[in-house]
Amino acid sequence: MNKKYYIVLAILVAIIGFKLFSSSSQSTTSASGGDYQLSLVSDPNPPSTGKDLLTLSVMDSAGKAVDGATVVLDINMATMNMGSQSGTATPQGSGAYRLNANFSMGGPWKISAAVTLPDGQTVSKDFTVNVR
Ligand SMILES: [Cu+2]
Repeated sequence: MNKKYYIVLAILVAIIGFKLFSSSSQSTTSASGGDYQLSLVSDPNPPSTGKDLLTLSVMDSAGKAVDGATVVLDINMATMNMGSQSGTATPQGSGAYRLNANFSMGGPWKISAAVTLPDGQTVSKDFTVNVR
């Protein structure tokens, strides 16, 4: 084996290592959309292939639950178009909104949340979950 082969191999290992590292995202994601906090939890947690229940929580900057919002989730695979699943999450009280998702295969899925707050303001955030 020559030197060139080892260099190519080292680069490949580095790329694979980086991809593995970068895809290990947490299943519970928090993000701030302006003054509001949107967080997403799946049941089961971590999410698994098949039917999962997604709960999006909406809180204001003071950490107070926001009820009366309209939460639309758009779900698709992050790495390929599997057809997007879109629906309005059902309010549960305490700032929680629920929607069923069907993760038809394992891998990274993108969940885009579009929230219309009671005052008409909109907040949106994309989450990536790693389905097993
Ligand atoms: Cu797929």
